[in-house]
Order: sequence, then structure tokens, then C-alpha cells
Amino acid sequence: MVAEEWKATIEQAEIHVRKGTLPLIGWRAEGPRILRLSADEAQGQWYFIGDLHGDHRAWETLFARVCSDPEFRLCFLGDVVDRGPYHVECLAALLQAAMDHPDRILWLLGNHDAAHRRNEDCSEGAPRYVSRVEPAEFVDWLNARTDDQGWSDRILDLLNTICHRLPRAALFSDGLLATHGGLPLADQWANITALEHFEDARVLEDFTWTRAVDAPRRRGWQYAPERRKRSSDFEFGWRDLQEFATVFSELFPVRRVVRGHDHVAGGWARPDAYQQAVPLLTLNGFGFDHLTNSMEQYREYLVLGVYKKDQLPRVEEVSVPQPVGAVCGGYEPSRPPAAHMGIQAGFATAVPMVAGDWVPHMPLWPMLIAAVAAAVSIIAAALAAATLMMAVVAA
Ligand SMILES: [Mn+2]
Repeated sequence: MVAEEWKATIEQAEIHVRKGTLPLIGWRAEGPRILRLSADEAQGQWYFIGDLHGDHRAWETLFARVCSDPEFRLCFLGDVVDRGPYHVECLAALLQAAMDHPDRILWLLGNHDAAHRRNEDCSEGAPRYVSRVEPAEFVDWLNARTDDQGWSDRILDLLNTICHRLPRAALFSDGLLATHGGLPLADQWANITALEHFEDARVLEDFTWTRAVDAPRRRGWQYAPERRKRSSDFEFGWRDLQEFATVFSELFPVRRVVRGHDHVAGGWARPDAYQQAVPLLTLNGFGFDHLTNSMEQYREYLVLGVYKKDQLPRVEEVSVPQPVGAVCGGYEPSRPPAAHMGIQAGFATAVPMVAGDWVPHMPLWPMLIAAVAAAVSIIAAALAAATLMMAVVAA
């Protein structure tokens, strides 16, 4: 995406935002941020894409797959900027998709989407933009832009105005909860006796910020508002989720959860501990290395979730157009490949991507089963032969 393209998209989106007509599902100035999808709104075939984090190639690849379904509805689980190199391209691509496909895309706020703002400290040498997440590559990129005729302000203001009106979570009628982080922690539960109490600022923050772990450092009563300090304090485990589902079984019946936020190997995780209680699926949309954010170790497959009633979304792998390391055609990075990102020298060399050119992924386990079956039959044959020989000898 060249600069002229994202600028045109940003301009178009600014007009929609001014008029309040940006056609994202649930995007509105007033009204609930925790959606309960009606049967009407839940129509079509839903897909889920996790954290994008500036990975424009992942968006192009995954959204091309989603678009191949004429009935698609897309739930993007949040985190469009930071980590990867293409912040504004990802934002523009998502907004363009929303404008091209009105009322089919639901963007749930991620913690990285609403973390950045203009610096109120305007003194000499102070950075123009600051963030509540660390590191914040998007803000670094904005701060590094000089002489940009006000575009940095416009990009950030647009992102913040949009994010201010984004829903935080959506509950499907079969009990599937889609959100960025997780659930309200136990210190908030006593305050929630009606649906509108989910709209409390602190409760909304928990949907966006909490992390799913196997063994949380705090549980239930151990949470208290004054104990909440760092994002690592915002953890929940399978028991917390199960208790939440029990306590709110009437008011807000959650039976399973699809979310992003935690970056995991292979782009998805279905932690065992949760499966017997309230099953949980973590999805990441980006394809770079989840620990180093390195583009050099880009995965062969990206993942998305496909809605299946009364189940966790099915994980579908979408192969990355080859060669890995190439980017989409006519591509101009918004930020020059940086050494610390581990982007190889040839990264910016455009290799055309063939839209819809996916190789169906061959899962490994059928081959494994076949191999084991073959080994077993060889051993069985050898045993039978040995037994026969013994029998002959004995005779
Ligand atoms: Mn993230």
C-alpha cells in the first residue's frame, strides 16, 4: 500500500467519523460497548481474526480468505498497531474493508488500539506522542515522522476517535464470548447486578486487558481494586472463568471464549485446563515470531477462527503466499525496515501476491497415524512369521 492509498482511505474514514456513519458493527457514539448479538446481527458465516499488530501481509492474506465467502461476517479481536512494521497500512486496510463491506465487520477494541495519545507536555524536547503500553512502536513511528503536514496528528486522532466508540466484547446467542482480553475480574462482580453494569469503565477495561494463564498469581478474593497496578496483575485462570460463567449464567451466559491479547506459538492456543470447564481459544492474526516480533521467522501458515454454533470456532490455517519474507505487490513500508525488527534486506522487494492462492494445509496427524499403522503391521507380520517358524521348529 503506497502512501497515497492509505492517505485516501484515512480521508474517507475521517468523513465517515465526522458524520457518525462509519459502517462497523456496533460502532456508535452512545450505547452499549458489550454487545449481545441478536439473531439478526449474528446472521451469515462469522470469522475471527486475532491481533494484527502492523502485519499488513497477514491482513491481506486472511481477509482474502474471509472475502472468498459471500456470506462472511468478520470479528477482528483488536490490536491493529504496534510490534509489526506497518501500523498505518493495517489501520487503513481495516477501515477500507469496513467501508467496502458495510455492517459486516465487527472490530473489538484491543489494548494497543486505544493506548496512544498526544503528549500534554509540550515542553522543549518532550515527545509529541506518548503511550500507556511499552514498547510502543506505533508511537515511535509517529514521533519519528517529521514534516508530514499534520498527517501524524490526523492518523492518531482518527484512531482514537474510532476506538472511543468501539465495542469491547460481543456475546453470541450460543454463549460464545468474543473479546480482546478476557472477563471482568472477581473484585468487580459484586457491582454487576444488571447488564448496564458491564458498561462501567473498570469492567470494560478488564474485557480488554486481562490475560488468560494456566495458574494466575491471584484468584477471586485476592483481587481488589487497590491491588491492580501492572498489566501482569490482570490475570485469570480456568477456575475464574468457570466461576464467572456460573455467577452470571442468567445475566450474561458465557459458555466459551474466543480472544486475542496473549501472543502464542503457532498463532493459536486452546489451553487444556480450560477445555473441561469453559473452553477458551486464543487467536493471533500476525505471522511474525511471537516472542521476538521478527519477520525473518515468519510462519508458513496464518490462522483464523471459523464460527461453529455451540462449539469453539474451528481454527483454519491459511498458507502465506510464497516466498515467505516477500510482501504484497506495490508495497511501500510506512517505516523503513529496522535492524532490530530483524527484517531481511530483501523484505521491501515487492513480490506480487496472488489473491486467493492458498494451498490447503495438510495436517500432520493422518500421516503420523498412517506411519504408526504401517509400523504396527510390520511388527505384527514379523511376530506372526516368528511364531510360525517356532511352530514349525516345535513340530
Ligand atoms: Mn497484542
